[in-house]
Amino acid sequence: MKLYYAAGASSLASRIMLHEAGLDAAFERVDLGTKVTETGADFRTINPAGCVPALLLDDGQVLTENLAVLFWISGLAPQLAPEAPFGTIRLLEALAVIATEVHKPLRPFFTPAASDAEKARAAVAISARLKLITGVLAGPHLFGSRFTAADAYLFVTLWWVRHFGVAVPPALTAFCARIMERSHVRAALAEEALSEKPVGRRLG
Ligand SMILES: N[C@@H](CCC(=O)N[C@@H](CS)C(=O)NCC(=O)O)C(=O)O
Repeated sequence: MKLYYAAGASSLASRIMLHEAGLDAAFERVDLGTKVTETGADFRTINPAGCVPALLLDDGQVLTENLAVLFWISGLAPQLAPEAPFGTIRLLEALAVIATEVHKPLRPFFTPAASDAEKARAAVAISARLKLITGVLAGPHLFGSRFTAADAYLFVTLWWVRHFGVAVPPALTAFCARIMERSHVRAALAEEALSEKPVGRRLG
């Protein structure tokens, strides 16, 4: 399989999960501005929406959307899924919250034309949601002792949240520090030439 990615974009969560799951994958970089990949392919022929992540499966199918890609990788690695009962649906629930209540609301911060008022409104909404997430942290990870796709996705979105100076509850700052200690996370960051500080390019 092959993951289409942009450095520091949300596709980083899928890269982390592929490594955590021990799956073999190729990685092809996408220029999100021109929509051309590093091999010269027109990325819109792979994902017409022009967004990463896109995961090309070995049978030629392409999966898009963070939620779907992360959920699919989780299905290949039961050791990275929350335990029953209700583990699968709770994982979907968490991924949906991160996609719609943290990732998507960050959009004004990635939009040069967005006003300060739009950014301030987004910051308030995101911080409020992060407080709620803090309330369901079940230990070192969102689901307790097991690292899951929800942790990978939350880590990446918190990376941007911190970069943009949006308030992060101390419990989630500590969460990020714990996730940063994982060898596969560090490897994924290194592969995208990311240091500990989040990037400031247009990504989200
Ligand atoms: N709904 C999509 C959004 C993904 C997304 O926002 N991707 C960004 C990078 S983090 C992107 O590719 N932006 C380029 C663009 O929208 O043109 C998903 O959840 O996968």
